[in-house]
Amino acid sequence: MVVLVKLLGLVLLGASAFGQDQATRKADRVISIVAERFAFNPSKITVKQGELIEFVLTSDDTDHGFRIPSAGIDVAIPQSSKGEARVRFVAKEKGTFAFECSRPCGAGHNLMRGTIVVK
Ligand SMILES: [Cu+2]
Repeated sequence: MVVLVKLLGLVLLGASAFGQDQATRKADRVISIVAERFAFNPSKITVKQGELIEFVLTSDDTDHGFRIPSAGIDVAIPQSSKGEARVRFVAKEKGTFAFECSRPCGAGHNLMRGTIVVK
């Protein structure tokens, strides 16, 4: 029964290409991304449609942000040694989706971009 409710919950998340899943089930994939002036590493991430993805985001220098505009996701990445941010989502649609830094972090801030490819 619990499983059924959860499945319905995911279906009801709507038109966004990404469904947010706050549930406690284990992520299908955990992907670590390191932010630093002025890049994300890795900056191209390929996942499978339907997977529950968890990003673990850390910084090697100052405060950064992680935003996926098409998913309505925007979290702060704390500065180096001040912890991490975690974001979970379900890759519902195939396609290529941009992510970017969302905290002004210096001259190359606008270059801090990457893509998530859902296959
Ligand atoms: Cu930035």
